[in-house]
Amino acid sequence: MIQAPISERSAAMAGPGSGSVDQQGAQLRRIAARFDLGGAIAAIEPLGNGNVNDTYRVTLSGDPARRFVLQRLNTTVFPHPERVMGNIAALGNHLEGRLAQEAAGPGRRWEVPRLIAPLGAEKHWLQDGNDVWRLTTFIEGAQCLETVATEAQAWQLGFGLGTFHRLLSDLPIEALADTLEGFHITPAYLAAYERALACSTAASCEELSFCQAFVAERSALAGVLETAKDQGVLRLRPIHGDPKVNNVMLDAASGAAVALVDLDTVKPGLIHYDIGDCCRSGCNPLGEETKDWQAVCFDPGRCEAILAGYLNAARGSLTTEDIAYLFDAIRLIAFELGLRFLTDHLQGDVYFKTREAGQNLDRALVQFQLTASIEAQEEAIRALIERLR
Ligand code: GN1
Ligand code: MG
Repeated sequence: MIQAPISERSAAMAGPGSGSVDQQGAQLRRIAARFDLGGAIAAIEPLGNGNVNDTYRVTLSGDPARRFVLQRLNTTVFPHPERVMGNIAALGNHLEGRLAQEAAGPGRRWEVPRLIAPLGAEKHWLQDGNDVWRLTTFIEGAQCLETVATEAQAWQLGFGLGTFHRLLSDLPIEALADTLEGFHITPAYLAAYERALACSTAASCEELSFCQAFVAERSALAGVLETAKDQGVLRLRPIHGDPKVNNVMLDAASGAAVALVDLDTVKPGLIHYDIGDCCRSGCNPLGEETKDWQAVCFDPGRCEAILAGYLNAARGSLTTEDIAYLFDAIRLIAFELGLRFLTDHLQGDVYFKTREAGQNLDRALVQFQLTASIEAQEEAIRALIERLR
C-alpha cells in the first residue's frame, strides 16, 4: 500500500481539520477508540491517495497486530451517509452469503471490507460534530498499485472487477440506494461544466482554452450511454462506481486480485461506467497525476488484458449489446473524468482534494490526452474487443 507519513503530506491531504500533526494524531486516536476495536491502539497512519475521503490505517498492539481502516467520510460529496453505509452493509451481507456458497475461483480468496460498529451504537458510523467516521476491516496480505506495470497485473484488475460484478449480479438494484445523484451521468456533468464556465473567475491560460475546445468538439458524445440506458438497450445493475487501479487489492505474494475496496459509490448503475473507469485508469501507464500530460497514452495491450480478465470472471453476465458499448464506455469515462476535473478547476477546487493551485486543470489535461489517445486507436481497440467476444 503506497502511503506517506503525515508530515510529508499537506494538511488538506492529511486531514482532519487544521492543527498540528500531534493534535491530528490525538483526534484520530480519540475517534478510533470509540469503535469496537477489541485492543489497544499502537499506531494510526494515513493510507492511500484518495481524492475525496480522509483514510487512515489503525494498528493495534499485539503480535500479529490487528489492523483496521478508519475513514472520515466527505459529507460535502456524500450528503447522505446513512445511504452510503446502508449500501456497504447490504453489499457485505450479500457477498458473504455468495462466498459461503462458492469460491471466487479455483484456489482464490476473495474478501470484503466489513464495517465495525462504534461502541454502544446502533449505527455503523460515528457522528462527531460535523464529521462522519467509519471503521472497516483491513485486507491483510494484499497491496494496491498506483499504476499498472504489466499485462498480468492488468488481467488481475479486470478479473477483480469481473468477480465483483459477478458476485453482485443477483443483488436486486432495489436493495441499493442512490448515494450520489448524477454520478457518471455524463450529460449532467456537461451541463454543470457549462454553468461553471459561464460564471468562473479562473484565470484564462492556453491550457484552459485547449480544454474548452476539447470539450466543445465532443459535447455530442456525452449522451451515448445514457441514451442506450433510456432506450432499454443497457440496464442498471449493482456497480462499484470507482474501480480505479488503487481500489483493487492484489495478494502480496501471488498478485491475484482479492478485493475491491472504497465502496462509497456502490449503487445501481451501468457496468460500463465501471469497465470504462477500470480501463481509463489501468491503461494509462503514466498515471492520472503525471505532470507530463502530453506524453499520456492509452495502452491497448493493458486494455486487452483487463477485458480478458474481466470476461474470464463475468462473461456469462454480458449481453451482445453490453459488448457493443464497451468502446464507447472506455472513451466516455476518460472524457467524463476530464470534464469533472475541469469543472472543479473552474469552480475553485471544491470537490477533489488538491495540493497545489492548477492541479485539477493538470488532471483534466491528462484525461483529455488519454481520451484523444483512445480515439486515435479506435480501430485497434474495437478489434481487440471483437477478438474477446
Ligand atoms: C475520486 O476518492 P477517490 O480517489 O477514490 C472520485 C472518482 C474519480 C477519482 C479519480 C466519489 O475517487 O469518481 O474517478 O477520484 N470519487 C468520487 O481519481 O467522486
Ligand atoms: Mg472513491
